[in-house]
Amino acid sequence: MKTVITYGTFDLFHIGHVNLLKRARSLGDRLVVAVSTDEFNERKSKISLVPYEHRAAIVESCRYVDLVIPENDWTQKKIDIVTHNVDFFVIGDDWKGKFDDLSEYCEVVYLERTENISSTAMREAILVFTQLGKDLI
Ligand code: C2G
Repeated sequence: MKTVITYGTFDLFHIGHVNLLKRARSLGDRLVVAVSTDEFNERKSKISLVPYEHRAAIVESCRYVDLVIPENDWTQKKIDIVTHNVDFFVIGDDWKGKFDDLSEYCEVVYLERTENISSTAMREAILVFTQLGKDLI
């Protein structure tokens, strides 16, 4: 049984997230996803529109995901890898090199990001449409 783990905010769940989770899952038999809590997002200086409980439930509903755990801190990865007997740590290549230290515990794989989609761009689009809606009323 090969276990894969990945981490992320997964705000406004989109095809880039699906592609990442699908490819991550294909590396093993089980995929654990650590979803950043709202409190941890603040420390990541990341704003998410969707609250943690909903983000976690949406990720859990994805066919490629076997277990969702909270990501509360930068330092939990090594503990998670040991706790869940992880064989592969996977994350998008926007993080390339940042988690090489985990190769002491498991294989580290950086996957190419999906182009032309991001939660940030989606949040900005929502703001624009909201503003346009106000102007049209
Ligand atoms: N991703 C992707 N393609 C995109 C957008 C995101 O492959 N167009 C990937 C990211 O590289 C990441 C995952 O989807 O592997 C989740 O992305 P985010 O929700 O932006 O997560 P991030 O803020 O990068 O959190 O401790 C690690 C952090 O929690 C990672």
